[in-house]
Amino acid sequence: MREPLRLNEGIDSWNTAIFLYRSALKEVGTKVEILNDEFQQVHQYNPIEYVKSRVKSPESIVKKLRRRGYESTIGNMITYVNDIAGIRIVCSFTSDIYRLAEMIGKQNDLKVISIKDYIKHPKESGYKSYHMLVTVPIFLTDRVIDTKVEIQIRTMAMDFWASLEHKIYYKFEGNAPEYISRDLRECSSIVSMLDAKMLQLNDAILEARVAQIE
Ligand code: 0O2
Repeated sequence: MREPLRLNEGIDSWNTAIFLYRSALKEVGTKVEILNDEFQQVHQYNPIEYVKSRVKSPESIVKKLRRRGYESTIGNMITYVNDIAGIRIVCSFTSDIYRLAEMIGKQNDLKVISIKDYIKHPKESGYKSYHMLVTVPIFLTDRVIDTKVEIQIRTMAMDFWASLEHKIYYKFEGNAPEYISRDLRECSSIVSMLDAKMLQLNDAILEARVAQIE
């Protein structure tokens, strides 16, 4: 079998690139759905609350390239923007995040390129999430192309925080007043406390159920 090509080899049109990113999102989305269904069947429990996916808008791609000092070319976008295809998995509990990440990492046809654990190492802003950059092979009629997808896995509380912070970031164009940034960092600590408490409660409920059965 021929070695898969990387997406930056021989892709020179916007439409082809976007088609590949969309296809990669479908592939990864289906894998995640199957993992969730299997988990439900085996453990009678769904680790995933909801999944969202998107292809980054052309404006955001151009902005990201400009921020990093690159010209807006198809080649640069494919090489330097890792989150053009993005899928976000939202779970109830932090333990689900690591369980899912492990299950995704074991999928033979996915290559894990990098992992950023912003839960163990939150960003300065207070941002928490688990990021996996993977490639998935897309089988075309005459070639196979490894295509990048960024998978973000986080709890509902982390997602709530991130979407509010994202709005504030855009509203102030990255220069929010210090008191807002401070409050956001404080809220991020509250998110961690809430996640820990919810996990404890869930464990207590599970233990009580087991005790009832015995
Ligand atoms: P948008 O508008 O959400 O698309 P890399 O090239 O991968 O090494 P990058 O892209 O900075 O560098 O990677 P990282 O850290 O994995 O961030 C990718 C995405 O994670 C961001 O995309 C955001 O969606 C999210 N993210 C990262 N940091 C923060 C943060 O502090 N707050 C919030 N709300 N989201 C964050 P974009 O393109 O920056 O933004």
